[in-house]
Amino acid sequence: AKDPVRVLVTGAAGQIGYAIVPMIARGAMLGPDQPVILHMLDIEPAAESLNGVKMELIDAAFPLLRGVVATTDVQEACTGVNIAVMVGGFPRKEGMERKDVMSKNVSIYKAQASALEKNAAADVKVLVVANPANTNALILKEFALSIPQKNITCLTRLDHNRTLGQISEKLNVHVGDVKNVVIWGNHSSTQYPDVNHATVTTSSGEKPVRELVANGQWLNKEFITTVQQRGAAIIKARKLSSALSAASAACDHIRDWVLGTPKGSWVSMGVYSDGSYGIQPGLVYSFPVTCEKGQWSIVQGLKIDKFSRGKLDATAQELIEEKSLAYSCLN
Ligand code: NAX
Repeated sequence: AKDPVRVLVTGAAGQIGYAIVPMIARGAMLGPDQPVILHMLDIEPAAESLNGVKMELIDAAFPLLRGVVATTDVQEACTGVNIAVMVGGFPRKEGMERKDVMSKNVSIYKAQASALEKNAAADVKVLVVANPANTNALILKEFALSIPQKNITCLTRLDHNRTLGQISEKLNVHVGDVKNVVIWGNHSSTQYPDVNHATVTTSSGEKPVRELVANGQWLNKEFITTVQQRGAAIIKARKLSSALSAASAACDHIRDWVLGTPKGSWVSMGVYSDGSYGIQPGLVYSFPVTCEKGQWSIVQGLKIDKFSRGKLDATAQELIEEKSLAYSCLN
């Protein structure tokens, strides 16, 4: 039998936390034969609610769940964790300046970086979900220098999955038959959902999405804004932001990272740039990646046309600005 894996979820008393902990405990993240111990962190005002989530996890009697740590102590929460899903953060409230929100999150991610560095397993894999996700991940990396930079990532899989969903709806094909879309850049409205390399498996083989969607104009305009604005559309409809889809995407991200991507297909992950596709090193940027044996690598050699080039650079520019804003909040 396998030893249990310790999975940290920060912000575990929140919306995404409530959706993701049962998924993890059912094996959706690490597989149906992998026992887990959940570490749940939240802040003092949410302590009672966090304890309620722990009670429900016990009541659900998940066979794979070998223990639950529910705490407001960040050091305790990080102790021995193999996977860290960072969902906790400071949300933007009405009337707040961007700089004020950034400043709050920079201090949270700086402190949590140190706690992870000190207490987590040496090979901990980190996924930052909380916004601004790319920049929070960058701060975490900067303040956890002993954690390999390849182990620190951010979530753009939700945007990737939304893209698959839009193509599947448009073409009336199974979502599982659509693959190799790419989310480039920031998890924000400047992200670029790219379908130039995407295909659909049909009864007569794999067909490019560009061939199947007769209306190229739709792909270059409405489709892109629909994906970019999907988060806002969910808030408008639900009066709450995406939670089940975000939780599911976070499970997909970790599962593919740990267990590997299927042959011939890639996924999108926010990772530390190595200069691929002309994106300057020093940014956490979403790229197409394949994963094998617990390591991701950026898919190389995709052709970037002029339209795409502009979009890749615009979202990089936004990340450069976020980075300098974040650095101006330090000390
Ligand atoms: P909630 O406000 O429901 O939950 C956040 C939880 O974090 C709260 O329980 C809060 O008490 C806790 N928290 C705050 N500061 C903390 C700290 N220092 N340590 C530990 N816990 C702390 O938000 P929810 O809807 O769950 O969203 C969580 C985050 O995910 C937000 O930042 C949100 O913007 C971000 N999202 C990111 C997505 C992505 O694709 N990358 C998509 C979904 C989501 O919008």
